[in-house]
Amino acid sequence: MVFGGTAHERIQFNEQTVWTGEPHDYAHPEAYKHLDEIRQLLFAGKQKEAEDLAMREFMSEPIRQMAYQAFGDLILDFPGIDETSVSDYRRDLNLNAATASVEFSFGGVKYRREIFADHPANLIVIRLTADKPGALSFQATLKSAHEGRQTNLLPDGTLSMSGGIENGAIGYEARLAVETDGGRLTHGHEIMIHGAASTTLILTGATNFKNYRDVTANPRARNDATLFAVRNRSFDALRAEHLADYQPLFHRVTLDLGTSPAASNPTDQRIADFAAGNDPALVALVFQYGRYLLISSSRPGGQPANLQGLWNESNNPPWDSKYTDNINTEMNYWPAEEDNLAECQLPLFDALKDLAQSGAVTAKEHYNANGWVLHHNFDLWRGTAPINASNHGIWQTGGAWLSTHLWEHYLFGGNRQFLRDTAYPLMKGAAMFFVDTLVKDPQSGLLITGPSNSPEQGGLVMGPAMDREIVRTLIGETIAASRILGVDAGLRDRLTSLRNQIAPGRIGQYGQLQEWMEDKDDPKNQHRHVSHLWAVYPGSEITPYGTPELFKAARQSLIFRGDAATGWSLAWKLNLWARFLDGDHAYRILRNLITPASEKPAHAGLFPNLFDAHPPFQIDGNFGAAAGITEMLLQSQDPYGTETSLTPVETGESAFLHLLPALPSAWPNGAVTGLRARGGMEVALAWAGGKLTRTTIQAHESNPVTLRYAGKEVKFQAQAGRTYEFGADLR
Ligand code: FUC
Repeated sequence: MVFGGTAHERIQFNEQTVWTGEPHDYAHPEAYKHLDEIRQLLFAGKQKEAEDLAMREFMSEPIRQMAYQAFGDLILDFPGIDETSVSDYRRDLNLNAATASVEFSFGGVKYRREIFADHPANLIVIRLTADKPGALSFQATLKSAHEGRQTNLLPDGTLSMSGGIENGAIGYEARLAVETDGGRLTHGHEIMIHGAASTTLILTGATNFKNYRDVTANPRARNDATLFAVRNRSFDALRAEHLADYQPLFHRVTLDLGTSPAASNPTDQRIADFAAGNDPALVALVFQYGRYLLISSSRPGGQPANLQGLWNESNNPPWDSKYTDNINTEMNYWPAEEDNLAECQLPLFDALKDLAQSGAVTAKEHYNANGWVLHHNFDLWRGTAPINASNHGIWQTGGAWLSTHLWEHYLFGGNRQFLRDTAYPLMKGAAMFFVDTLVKDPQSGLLITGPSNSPEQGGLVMGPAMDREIVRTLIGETIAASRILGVDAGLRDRLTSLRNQIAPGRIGQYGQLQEWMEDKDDPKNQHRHVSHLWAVYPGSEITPYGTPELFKAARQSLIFRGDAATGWSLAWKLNLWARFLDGDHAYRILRNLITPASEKPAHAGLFPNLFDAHPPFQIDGNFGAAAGITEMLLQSQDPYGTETSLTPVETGESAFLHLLPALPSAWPNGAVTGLRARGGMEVALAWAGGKLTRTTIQAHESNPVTLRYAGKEVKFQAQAGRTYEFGADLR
């Protein structure tokens, strides 16, 4: 994070594995001995007693998980610059080049800094220039975010800052190398540059983390190798490498919603003016910013993006900046497939492989069950047991929900090897847990989950709607995967019969979709979580034409919840209104989202750098917004789908493209390219005067395709490798 000071610059840096704690299994041994009693208390209406018993006997050990930590700061001090006399100041983040820059004039000299993170080289690169020879003088220091560190100048001239996390086993080293065109002087704890024309700083960092069970790597050796690999490489070469890595990902999708004079204003002003003025380009910017953040925080081989992506500057961050998976972690990955950044999901899938191991221990100890389970949070050490408090920590479907991402990755990309080797074993393990743990609801005789909760309200219950929707979806997808792979035929029958007995969605007294088994929703409840609407988005078993009654009820529930919310909750509502095919309502939510963060006590809105608020900020809202903008323009779930069985669209054997399903009147003209759709299609759209004018479909798979636009449907058979063009009215 580049703070952009003139006489004093702070560049705060992180590494994904700087966390408190150490390898640890969090399961509560033999908690399962109390499982039946907790369930019976809940069935008997004794919620408080059930929660108390669960709090004593059923919770994670320890009860909290560990926290993501800041790493340190690179501090640059410019003693010759008087910040009160600086002019022509400009700071920007260029999304096209993933490069931040700061420039200003002082004393007749123009100063400029360019900063980017070179992913292939594992470096942060900072280039400082002055437009008069010899005008650049400054001091560079590394400041740790932790106690007990050492800063030393190494014999090779690099600055090393090493230490360990106070509460845990992570050891780290950050390293700064300097190349300067002009005078240089070094001390033991900082590097001084005198009278240079330009300087390049190279910053890298590493920890001893190898995997969630092993912290025996040597950070110093890792940094030596990183720096050795770039020795003698120029700034221009590093910059070229960075662009060659970033731009092919970023350029896959373009979005043009029109422009206006407002687009040349500073970003903070554009946010403030958004509700009043006409600035459709700001929506496109928010969309691309989400993609930029995902590319920048979740690459193959690394950790998944956490609550703050990796942009956390605190050692005591809100909710520990860990992985909250009762909405937040999933939302981080909502844009990945449709916005053409599928490989950015791979770190999540690597984490799922770990979680299936630690979650198998939790499944055994807490439920005496096979398969694996993840409750509502995980951390670097892959904790899967219920944390914090029994009234919301016991929620069984984190692993099940995340496993649906594996299936979606297959649906979009059609990679059978991935389905066989990675997705199916994890999905099957997540499903097997429910084979052993679903219980009969005494009232209806139908199958439900429990103990669990509807995140994060209503306390500990049996069979919340969200759980039933997720489990039904997961089991359906597991059945489909086993059929496509031609394996586990016997299990498939068993899963099918189980799936058919899961309690279906229920419509309550206010015409709402019930959040719980009982008809106890409060129409005045405006809670940020809209968990029971999972089946509309991100799930798809409630659809306009397949389940019209449930669709109407779900819409009624969303109306009751209202249009105001916290950052990520607004993003969820945005996606939901797009799925309800109401572009103007979706746009209203977007207007609530694109508003200055400081004016929102509800912790919504955007900061001047576009980070989505949720004090201080939570990255899920940024990702959810990008996904929601996409859902307004293109949807590819089957709008005829139902709860009962999966259609060919839902098993990837056919594609259904709903074009401009929720186009708001605010965007009469526009164009988008590079969006991905389930069934292996890549889609470009153009529209004018609110009407679709051109559709281009690049088929990556041979599938029957249905195009739907403005109530009309056109069908054709796509051949992999071919491109199909349609004009106005899909002609
Ligand atoms: C869930 C949400 C909170 C917050 C936290 C990280 O618990 O209910 O609002 O986003 O995750």
